[in-house]
Amino acid sequence: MSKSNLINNSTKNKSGDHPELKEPVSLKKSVSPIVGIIMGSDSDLPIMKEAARVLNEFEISYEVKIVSAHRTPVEMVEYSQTAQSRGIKVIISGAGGSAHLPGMVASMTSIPVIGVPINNSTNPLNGIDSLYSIIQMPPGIPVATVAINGAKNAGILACSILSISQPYLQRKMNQFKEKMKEDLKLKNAKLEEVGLDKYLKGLQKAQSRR
Ligand code: AIR
Repeated sequence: MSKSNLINNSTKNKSGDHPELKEPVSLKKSVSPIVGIIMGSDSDLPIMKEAARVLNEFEISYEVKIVSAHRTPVEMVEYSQTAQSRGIKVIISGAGGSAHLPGMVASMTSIPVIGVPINNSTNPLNGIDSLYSIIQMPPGIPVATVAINGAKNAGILACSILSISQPYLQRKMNQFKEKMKEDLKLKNAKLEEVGLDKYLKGLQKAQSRR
């Protein structure tokens, strides 16, 4: 994947980075998306937005679309067949219930597809049906399946795939992992300092604020 393909209108700075990648890309202004976030219904958005959140954090341009394998199959075909020529490098696809979208999209493009099985209030089987539908692909048509409602990990995986050819993103990915380690160290230090009971109270307070 060449850098010029990845980022349109690129002007590199001295370190070889693409400065425009550093600008957070809002959904409306994203004229050259490189990640497609698609989902079967707007009812999947509350979960799928976590993928968008990660891409915002990594300053990667993306588009969000509702495309249903069952309700709008023609649009699904068109989306899959035009994604590559429009510059999309990774597709994150979420679906609930009988979740055919990620697999069908993967069957029509060679762009990597990350599948997110959705469990929302409309799914009486707690997302297990979606998980099985997405993960159990026939040999030859892989879908990189994350956990049920694992949209955040789907976003991180998309960044990781894109970072292969982007030193700037690779650095960001390393920083992201370092920060997780540091956060955990801080938690251990606090746990030792305040003790289990006080730590748990703080945890419950923080959780109730979410
Ligand atoms: N869905 C939509 N078209 C095909 C499928 N499998 C899924 C959506 C959503 C669920 O059906 O991804 O998770 C329920 O959709 P809705 O629109 O009724 O809320």
